[in-house]
This record gives sequence, structure tokens and C-alpha cells, in this order.
Amino acid sequence: MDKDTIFKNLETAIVDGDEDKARENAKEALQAKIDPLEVVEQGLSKGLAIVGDRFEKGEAYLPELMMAADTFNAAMEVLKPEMEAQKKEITKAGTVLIGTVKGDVHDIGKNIVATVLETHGFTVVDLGVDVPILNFVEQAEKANADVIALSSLMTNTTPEQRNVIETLMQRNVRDRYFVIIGGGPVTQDWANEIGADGYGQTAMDAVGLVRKLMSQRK
Ligand code: B12
Repeated sequence: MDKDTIFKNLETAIVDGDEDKARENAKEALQAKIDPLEVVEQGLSKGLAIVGDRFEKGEAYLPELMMAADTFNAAMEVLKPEMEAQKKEITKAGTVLIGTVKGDVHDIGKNIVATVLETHGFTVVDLGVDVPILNFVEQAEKANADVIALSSLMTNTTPEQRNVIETLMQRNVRDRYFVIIGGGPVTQDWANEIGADGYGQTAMDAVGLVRKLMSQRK
């Protein structure tokens, strides 16, 4: 099967909520030696975007969103071991504390960012979803984090990213960490407005961003 057919099959598997088809095509992709991250971005994520658009237009409902997410995770079970096997660097490149902000339970993108950062040599501490501001602040100190990475998928939860930065400032610890942000509604303009150290549109952007920031630290 060629690459484009596999990507298209994965896209439709997500839209149809067909977990078997998602797993089968994820395996096909690995057999064809396609980079798992490309599989995520060119196949699986496109399916999720379609379901998201339908949901926004009122053509799909919450159960469809949930099925799409479960199907995505079924394919990820196949792809993740291969992503982890690609881990090459053993030197500790830095510690990233990551989480989805308070009020938001979307974690598919955040999990991909965490996995890709790990495979590129970073130590990742994942606080999960719906993370209160003080958890970010306290756990960053505990983990001796270099970077705090804040994911938000909804317009009404992006203000939490600003709240984390403001709380770090109030506690006089803002300089200790780089703060990076990402997620669907997040933009570079928003990052500038709230004084974040960077914004990344994709998981690979996150790697480039963290590498760049860490090089400034040394
Ligand atoms: C799957 C999904 C769900 C699943 C989530 C399952 C899970 N475990 O994550 C479920 C069904 C639970 C869900 C629930 C809801 N959802 Co929802 N969901 C989606 C959907 C379809 C896909 C999101 C996704 O996973 N995308 C794929 C990943 C790979 O992309 P990503 O998250 O953007 O991540 C990439 C980048 O953004 C970036 N990135 C992400 N985080 C970070 C962090 C950093 C630091 C960096 C650098 C980069 C980075 O890298 C990632 C990989 O490349 C989106 C539609 C969409 N277009 O996004 C709606 C969407 C986000 N959901 C939406 C809504 C409204 C809801 C609900 C309120 C619905 C409801 N009525 O209950 C609830 C919210 C619950 C809550 N309190 O959080 C809206 C939000 C609208 C808005 N703009 O505010 C969307 C946009 C759908 C829509 N078009 O209306 N949802």
C-alpha cells in the first residue's frame, strides 16, 4: 500500500471511529517504514480535524468526538513503541514539565509533544490534564524543570496559560523557567501578549523551540 493510501485510510478510520482499521493501517505504515510522527500528522490528525469541524457545525456530537479520540489512541498504541525506539540521545538535554491547563481535558496533542520531546533526549514530567496553576508552579520547582510547557485546546482555557506566567511572576520565580505554549487556538501573537518564551504549532516545533531555549541557558 502506498503512503497516501495509508494516510487516507487512517483519516477515514478516525472519522468512522473504526479502531481495527486504525490499528491495521498504523501497522502497515510501520511496515512501510514511514516515520510515525508523519503518520500522526498526515493521517490521524487530519481525521480529528474533520470530526472537530463537523462538531463545530453541529453535524457531529460528543460521542463521535469521543470515538474519534479512542480510535486515535488505538493507532497510537501501535505507533508509540516505534516512536520510543527511535530515541537516540542519552545525554540529558533538559527537563520539561508539561500539562494541559485547568478546565481542559484534551491530551492527545500534549501526549504527542511529551513523547516526541522524550525521544529527542529531554526528561519529561507530565502532569496530565486539567492542571491547576499552583501544580505547575510547585511541581516545576520539585522537578527542577528548565521548561514549563502549557497545552490548551479551547479558547476559554488559553487565559490559564497567562495565569501560570503571572503566578510565576508574583512568586518571583519567572526567571527560573522558560515557558512555552501550544494547542489549537494558541498563536505566536498570544505568546507575545502573555510574555511566554515561545509557541509551537506542532510537536516537532516544540523540540526545536526547547532546543533553542536550552542553548541560551548554557
Ligand atoms: C478529540 C477532541 C476531544 C476529545 C478529547 C480526548 C482527549 N483525550 O484529548 C473529547 C471528546 C474528550 C473532547 C471534549 C471536548 N471538546 Co473537544 N475536540 C477534540 C478534537 C476533535 C481533536 C483535538 C485533538 O486531539 N487534535 C489532534 C492533536 C494531535 O492536535 P493538537 O491537540 O492541536 O496538538 C498539536 C499541536 O496543537 C501542538 N501542541 C499541543 N499542545 C502543545 C503544547 C505545547 C507547549 C506546544 C509547543 C505544542 C502543543 O502539538 C500537537 C501535535 O502536533 C478538537 C478539534 C480540533 N480541531 O482540534 C475538538 C475541540 C478542541 N473540542 C472542543 C470542545 C468544545 C469540546 C467540549 C467542550 C465539548 C463538550 N460540549 O463537552 C469538551 C471539552 C471538555 C474539556 N473540559 O476539556 C472545541 C473547542 C472550541 C474552542 N475553540 O474553544 C474543538 C476545537 C472542536 C470544535 N471545532 O468545536 N474533545
